[in-house]
Amino acid sequence: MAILDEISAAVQAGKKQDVEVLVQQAIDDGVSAQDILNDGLLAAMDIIGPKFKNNEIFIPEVLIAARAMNAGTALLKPLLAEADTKPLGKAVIGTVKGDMHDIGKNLVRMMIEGKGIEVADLGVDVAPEAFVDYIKSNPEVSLVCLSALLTTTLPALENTVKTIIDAGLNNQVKILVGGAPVTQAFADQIGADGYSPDAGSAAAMAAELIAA
Ligand code: B1M
Repeated sequence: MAILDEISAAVQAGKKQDVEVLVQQAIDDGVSAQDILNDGLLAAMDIIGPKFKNNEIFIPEVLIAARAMNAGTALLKPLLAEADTKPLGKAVIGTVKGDMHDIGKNLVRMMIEGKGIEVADLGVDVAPEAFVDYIKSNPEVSLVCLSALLTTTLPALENTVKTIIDAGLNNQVKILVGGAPVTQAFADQIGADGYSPDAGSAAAMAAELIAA
């Protein structure tokens, strides 16, 4: 669909305002939020990724594209949220220490919120102790969602899970992990309660873990 290609091109070019206009236009034209997300916004990231890897583009371009992508997903947020959901519980999310990637984490947060779960977002580069402090001071929180995008931050993911368990907080919270280098086997190995490969399944898993 032409408009989805235009959205992808605008994200790749980092044209935030164009992305907002085009996404709104696609919504108004009746294109589904899922198609706009998958075939417009995320399609752009599939092109950006290899270019970044091959040094055809550099961090500033990727950052500008990421900002444009986030502006587009923000417009989709209310549409991706499921109607008629009542609050299921409270969760906290963050990208682990040393890791600045937040596009996937933001999508996961949005999809979980769409399940009617309230999500506090601690942002990126979050130290294990910050998760522990947050959980301790918010006893109603029963799910922690951890995102890691770099193979080099997998140890930080493991350390965060360990720090939460060592603080005795695994009685209060379940731990859900994900991100491109994370696997089910790794999640099992580090003692996480759940793993999901993408935002949609993360939302379903979050609801399951909160209800358990
Ligand atoms: Co970075 N980066 N990056 N980067 N970057 C990757 C991840 C990389 C694969 C690129 C590459 O080389 N091909 C590579 C990692 C290689 C590896 O470790 N194996 C890489 C690298 C090396 C780096 C730097 C080290 C580069 C450098 O400085 N030399 C550096 C590290 C900085 C740091 O974090 N300390 C770096 C920096 C950056 C930018 C800052 C420029 C920018 C981030 C901007 C931002 O996020 N605001 C950036 C970006 C944008 C990327 C790529 C191009 C896109 C990532 C993305 O947003 N994907 C990426 C290449 C790629 O993935 N194609 C790359 C779209 C997003 C929707 O997918 O995040 O995978 P993703 O999230 C998915 C799932 O993983 C899952 O659901 C999401 C939606 O379906 N998921 C979860 C994520 N979290 C989850 C949590 C869950 C469950 C599921 O439960 C809680």
